[in-house]
Amino acid sequence: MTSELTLVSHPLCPYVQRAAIALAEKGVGFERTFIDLADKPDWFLKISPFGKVPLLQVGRAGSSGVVFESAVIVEYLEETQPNPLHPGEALERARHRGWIEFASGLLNLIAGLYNAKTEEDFREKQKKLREGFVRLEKDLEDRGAGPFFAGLEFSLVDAAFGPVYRYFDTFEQQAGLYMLDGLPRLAEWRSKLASRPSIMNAVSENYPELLTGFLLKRKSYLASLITGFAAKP
Ligand SMILES: N[C@@H](CCC(=O)N[C@@H](CS)C(=O)NCC(=O)O)C(=O)O
Repeated sequence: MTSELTLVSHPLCPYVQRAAIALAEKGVGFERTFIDLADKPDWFLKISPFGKVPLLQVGRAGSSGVVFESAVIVEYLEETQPNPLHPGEALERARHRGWIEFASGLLNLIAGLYNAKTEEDFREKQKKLREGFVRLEKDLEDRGAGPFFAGLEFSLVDAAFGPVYRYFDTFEQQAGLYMLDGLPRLAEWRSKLASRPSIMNAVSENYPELLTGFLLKRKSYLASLITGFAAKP
């Protein structure tokens, strides 16, 4: 390790992206090692308690080791690195953590959506996702929030939602699946995040193609929408 911090990554993992975004926003130098989750290397299995990415390898004099779980990685970065991304006030910080947890729930529903084999299951996941986004829109509206979740300052909530919204770019472009329409606050926030360098650079340029290939391999209901959409003139 030449850098003090190495983020063990997979090119499509939304949880990895959270950590990469937080590191970039803090202006902290780090290295990235990509692994194949379908063929996990031995060195990774030795250091990862659950065989999951992200992992943050810390090689600091007097304090070295491995941090796992994205939420814990970003909290560790908050404690050890400059440029805080959490609010200073405890109650506000707790509220932010609540919405980050909510973003994780949305990621689970997204995985349920792209793995659903039947249309019925797919529609159920789609309904739950939509309900989640409608709830989020209400929160943004009630607080008059913008352009970021907490106003002018970028926070860890933004880092958690950037990877959530990124899925919908591909769902819209490749499957004609528009699930976030009619939510104006959310649309503004989503577009602000899409142009944020830390969020753009958290994935490679060929991410949309990689994600599309990944989705097609699931042979799920969503995959059928992608092939159907591609076949349309
Ligand atoms: N709760 C974990 C979730 C991490 C996770 O699910 N990572 C996936 C990739 S996105 C993984 O490594 N899966 C490999 C496996 O389960 O074998 C976090 O926030 O870090």
